[in-house]
Amino acid sequence: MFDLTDPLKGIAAEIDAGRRITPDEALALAEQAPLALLGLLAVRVKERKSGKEVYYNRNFHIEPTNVCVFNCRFCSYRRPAGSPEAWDYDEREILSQVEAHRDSGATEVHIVGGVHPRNDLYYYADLIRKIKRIMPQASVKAFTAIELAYMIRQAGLAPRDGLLLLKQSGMEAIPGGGAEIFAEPVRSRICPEKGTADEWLSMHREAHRIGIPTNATILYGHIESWEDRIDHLDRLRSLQDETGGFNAFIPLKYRSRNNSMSGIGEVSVVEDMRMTALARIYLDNFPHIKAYWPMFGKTTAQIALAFGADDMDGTIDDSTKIYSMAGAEDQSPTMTTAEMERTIRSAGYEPVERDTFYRPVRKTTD
Ligand code: V47
Repeated sequence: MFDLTDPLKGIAAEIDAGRRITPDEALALAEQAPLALLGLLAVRVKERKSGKEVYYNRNFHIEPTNVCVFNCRFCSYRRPAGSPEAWDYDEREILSQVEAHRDSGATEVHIVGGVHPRNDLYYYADLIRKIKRIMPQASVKAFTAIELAYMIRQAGLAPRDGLLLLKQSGMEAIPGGGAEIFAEPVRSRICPEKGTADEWLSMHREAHRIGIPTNATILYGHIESWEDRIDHLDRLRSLQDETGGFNAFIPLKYRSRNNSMSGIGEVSVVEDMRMTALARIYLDNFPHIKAYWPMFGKTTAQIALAFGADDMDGTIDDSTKIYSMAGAEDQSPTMTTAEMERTIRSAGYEPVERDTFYRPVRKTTD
């Protein structure tokens, strides 16, 4: 069907037979494989894992603050304390956002924001307890490894003890943010103040050891190379071999509006699909690959389902600003469950509403 070189034919046959590929093979695929072949191979891997199903959930985000002690060059969202565009919701305001979703059918509250200089581990543990009191039926998926490392260090605790405290307070999962690019020469240019790759990986390892599932991300499409992307995937695959604690991998495309790297521009949708497919193929031990529509836009997220993604994330209900502030298509990101299901069906897949742990949710009305 394709006019391929012998090495590419060999790699495609390996993937087709369900075997793992090496970093060099991944690089050959990334640089040389026709886009359509990447799609076919990624879908083959996806359908071995999740058949014709594509998942979504009913969720909303809480972004308690955009004040952050770090100043990542790609971030369009962070503001210094005291800036007119900074927000810093107090507990009452956050809990009223939760109250507003109490009867929405949401099964997940995703909390992520700036690394705040003042709010500490005990504040957040208490906040999670209060959120769970309002919405006991929803799972709290909260804080990037970078936020966790900061708040736990400020409290003078070991990572494991800090995570145990949050788990006891109701934190049931950890999102994948803060991973950016692990390769140090790039990481130190795009987010020099942020915790290291090892800090990110060891926080996720600790979480997995105490039974907290997590996600992982990559921020791609800026100054990194394919070698850097594959190195990133390789470190995640190794940790997953060790712990099995990751649920989903989310390729996050660098969106270029209103940040100090804006001059770089953005990569093409073709590049997005190559990245999505390669992630699906390389991360053979990750159950799910997410097409995160508030970042990709709805159309590109739908196309990503033909390149191995099997999860569209959630309904969101206009509750996240990270991507709209960076120039994403949806300035008030919201999808009804009906729209979500139509989008998945028209891509040829069977929509399944899931909870945070990928258990199917009993059907209710929209
Ligand atoms: O770590 C910030 C990224 C992440 C930009 O686990 C940017 O289910 C692109 O991790 N262009 C936070 N990306 C969001 C995140 C996430 C999102 C959805 C689902 C899950 C999950 C996790 O957002 C940051 C950073 O990599 N980010 N600015 C930007 N300009």
